[in-house]
Amino acid sequence: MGYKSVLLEVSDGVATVTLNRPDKLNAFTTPMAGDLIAILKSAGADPKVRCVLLTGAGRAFSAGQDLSDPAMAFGEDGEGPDIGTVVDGCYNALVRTVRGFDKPVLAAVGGVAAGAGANLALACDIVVAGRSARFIQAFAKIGLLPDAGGTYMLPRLVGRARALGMALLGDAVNGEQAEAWGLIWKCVDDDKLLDEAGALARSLAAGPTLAYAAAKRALDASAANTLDRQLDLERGLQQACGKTADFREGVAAFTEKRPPRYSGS
Ligand code: T3D
Repeated sequence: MGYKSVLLEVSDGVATVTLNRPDKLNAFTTPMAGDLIAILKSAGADPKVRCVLLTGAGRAFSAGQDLSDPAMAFGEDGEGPDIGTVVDGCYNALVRTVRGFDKPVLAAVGGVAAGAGANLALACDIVVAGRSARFIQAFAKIGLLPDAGGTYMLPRLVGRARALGMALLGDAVNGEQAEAWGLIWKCVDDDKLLDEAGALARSLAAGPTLAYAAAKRALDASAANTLDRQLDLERGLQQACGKTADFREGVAAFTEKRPPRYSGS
């Protein structure tokens, strides 16, 4: 199936997914969000894909919800749109897809990541940003609160003080500041962004995929778990990892002093 507003290219085990409405800073319409969800689901089910790299075409990652989308229109009687339906169908579905993804998901953020665009990036497992990146919780500027998981992710990433500063003021946080705050993994020169993110993605695509899935699951569960429950969860997941071909290969490669060749099984 062909998609216009989201591009997909698969090579070396990496599905590169590019938000592609550069003239609108890759702002999301409802069909575009649907396309992205469909592409992510098919990448999730494709055994050739072992890592997803999400990025944006042009000078932005994404400016969030397209404010001119018909779904955002006020009725003739002046009644506001049913934003809950858009949030549910687009952003909640997207964030659930990304956070429930078994394979690593990287975001390469060049330029603006605003509103739901910022929070979609921050939902990814590893975020690499160019120096010109700007993470903007634009919601307050239009009378909304952060959605797309922002109120969940932000305090966990940067603490309440910075989360609230970002949410209430809507100021841009640039790539270097984002790295210094722990909002993202790494800030790199703009002209190296895709090379560096691509190299990371290829390395993850050649890694022990099932162990990555287990690590993601355990880390995501930790916020709601007691230490005891977390230790039990780790034991169960580690027990399963111990039975994988990749564990066997990892130990064999270590013993034979050679690089491992993980199959992702
Ligand atoms: O359903 C729901 O709505 C609830 C869910 C909400 C989730 C959200 O994401 S709410 C937040 C929505 N996003 C915003 O409020 C950001 C709006 N955009 C901006 O504030 C600015 O565009 C930026 C700070 C992101 C970038 O500024 P700048 O000066 O670099 O670029 P620009 O000139 O403003 O934008 C370039 C073009 O993109 C321009 O189009 P034009 O005039 O050249 O035809 C602009 O209108 C368009 N654009 C940018 N953001 C959006 C957009 N068009 C539609 N929707 C946008 N969000």
